[in-house]
Amino acid sequence: MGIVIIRQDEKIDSWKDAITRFDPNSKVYSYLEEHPGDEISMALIWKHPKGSLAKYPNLKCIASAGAGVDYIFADSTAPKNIPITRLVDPYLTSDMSEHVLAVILSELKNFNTYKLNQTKSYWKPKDYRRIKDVTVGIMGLGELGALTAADLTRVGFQVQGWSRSQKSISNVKTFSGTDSLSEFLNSTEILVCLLPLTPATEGILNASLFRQLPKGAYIINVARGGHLTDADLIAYLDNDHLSGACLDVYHQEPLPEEHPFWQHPKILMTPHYASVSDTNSVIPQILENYKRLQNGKPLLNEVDRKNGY
Ligand code: NDP
Ligand code: OXD
Repeated sequence: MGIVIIRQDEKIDSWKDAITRFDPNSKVYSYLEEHPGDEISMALIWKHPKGSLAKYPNLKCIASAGAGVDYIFADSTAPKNIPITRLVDPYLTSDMSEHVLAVILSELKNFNTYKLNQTKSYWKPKDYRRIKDVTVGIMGLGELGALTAADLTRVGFQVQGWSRSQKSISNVKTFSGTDSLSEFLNSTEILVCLLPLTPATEGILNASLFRQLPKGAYIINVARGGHLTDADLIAYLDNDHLSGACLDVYHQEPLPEEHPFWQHPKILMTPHYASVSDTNSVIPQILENYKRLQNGKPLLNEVDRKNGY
């Protein structure tokens, strides 16, 4: 039994060190080093190179080192008959809620406009909005969306949310299913996307959706770039139906420098860093699953392959 870590960023060694710190006896390898492929039972991955999972004949579990798993389903060579797990973690959840709150406040109090004006030495007061007067709509009321919704109600926002199955969250108006999407959108002034990327949600942030939002609505996409139809966003910002957008995720990451989002005055960009797995917090659940795997027990946070999330 062994764990292989597969990721293409600079964090591979820090994940390996963290696992060794929590369990000095674990056999954990970076996929870049010499390692016994047939002894690997768990692959702990984040945006792995496509095809790399097929090299482990005795793999028993694919563990995502993040909350999202869309990139695993996007690899047609990934084994299809073993469990996929994802991370559910209090910091991953609360960091997202804090990020969304920061973005909303910065927009309501016009910090985005003032930063732009400052680059031109341009003095121009602009009316601000009060929290109590603003309705935030959250698409996706799972681990991240539900806490974000609850936190925003505590701050004083009017909050509503939309999900596949009906939810009940204190002080949050909830909608479910495609039939109720229009009603949800019609009264949403700030739209936060916290959906998983699946065939059902791909491209959902498009012209037809934007049209159903009130004029002046603001878009926050912290889920996946694949949710957004980029050209439709630009069209609806340019025709002034939308007042602006804050994006953390993109079709291609890093976003190529020629992409029009970079220079768009109504788009605020962050580099897919709204909420990041904290190794000290998440390694215990990964090692617990590794132990469960060895003992044939049900795994924590297993993904429903049929739903794709
Ligand atoms: P969950 O799986 O816990 O929640 C997903 C929510 O979306 C659920 O409420 C689900 O409904 C709803 N949903 C799924 N499909 C549909 C659909 N077709 N129509 C309506 N609602 C739907 O996910 P998390 O909250 O943990 O994470 C959400 C996403 O956030 C991740 O998949 C990832 O892409 C992104 N993310 C981004 C980060 C960043 O830094 N930018 C960090 C972490 C995550 P139901 O409850 O009925 O199943
Ligand atoms: C995640 C992410 O899914 O960081 O955890 O996007």
